Amino acid sequence: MSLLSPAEGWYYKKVSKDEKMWMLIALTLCIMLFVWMVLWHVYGKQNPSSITYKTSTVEFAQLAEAYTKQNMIGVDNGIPVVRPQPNTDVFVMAEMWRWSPILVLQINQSYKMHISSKDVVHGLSIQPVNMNFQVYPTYDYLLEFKPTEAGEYRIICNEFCGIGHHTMIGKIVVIEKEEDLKKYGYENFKKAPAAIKTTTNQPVSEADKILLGEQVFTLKGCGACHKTDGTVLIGPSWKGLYGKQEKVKENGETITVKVDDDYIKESIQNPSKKITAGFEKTPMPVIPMTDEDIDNLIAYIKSLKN
Ligand code: HEC
Ligand SMILES: [Cu+2]
Repeated sequence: MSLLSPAEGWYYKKVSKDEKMWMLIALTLCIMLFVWMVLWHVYGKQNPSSITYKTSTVEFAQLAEAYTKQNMIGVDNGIPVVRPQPNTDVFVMAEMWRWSPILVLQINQSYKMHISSKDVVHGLSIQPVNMNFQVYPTYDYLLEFKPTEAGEYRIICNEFCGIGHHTMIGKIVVIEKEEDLKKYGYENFKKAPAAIKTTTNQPVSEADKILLGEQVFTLKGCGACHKTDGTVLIGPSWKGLYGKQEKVKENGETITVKVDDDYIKESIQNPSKKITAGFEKTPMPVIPMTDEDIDNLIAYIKSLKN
């Protein structure tokens, strides 16, 4: 009846009792939730701290690496293992494609975990408790928490970050007593190879160089792409690499080179110059390293004979 105007005040009708009741219920719920939200912030036991610090990818990587080097007690599957003191700052770095280090924590103790990314955005998802945080490069996110249940927790990356994304699985181990370390094969973990030197100016023995080289491998995350047991991951395996005739592509041409100190050095400092045949798809990233690191790495690679 659009031609006729509706009667004046047609819309005005007393609200029925039922309707009033529903509105009241809804309003009460809204207010309750709102109050709850505020109270939860105060009384919730493990709220995210929402504290962030500005950092840079390089700065955080250096910080995390130095922290890991100083505190590591061993290596699990190529990833350093750290057992932090309660109430101290702990640094965990996400990078393509690993979480480093693995943490061994004591139940019912508090920790201050700093997390950041060395490269792209990753997602820190702690399973099976289902805590999720985004990990941004250049942001140092502080997560203060107290594990209340012993066991093994996995850190899964829940932000697609490239070809190795699915292999990006980290670990947090929460123990109640020393014996629990056995479950994870960590019972003999104590001293870091960092303790070997480097306080004196004495020349480092070849054996120590190998250990230090292995440490560089672990700390710099080469293991995310290179295995040392012959398996091919994203990059070639290092087993029997030294002295091998390697087919590489240089300027589009395939040539054969002998793997020696110079080739390894170049592969690290300028990875895109000679690309190992069969590995053209994923470029190797440039990872800043000192000459000493490279030296030790070469000793380590040399030790990985067939
Ligand atoms: C993101 C994956 C990735 C990481 C991390 C990585 N590499 Fe690589 N690496 C590759 C790929 C892919 C190749 C083969 C393509 C090429 O030569 O650039 C390669 C090749 C190499 C080679 C030449 C091997 C050969 O058989 O010719 C050396 C040496 C090497 N990497 C050293 C290192 C060192 C040392 C580190 C750690 C500081 C490291 N890589 C970290 C992916 C990676
Ligand atoms: Cu990812």
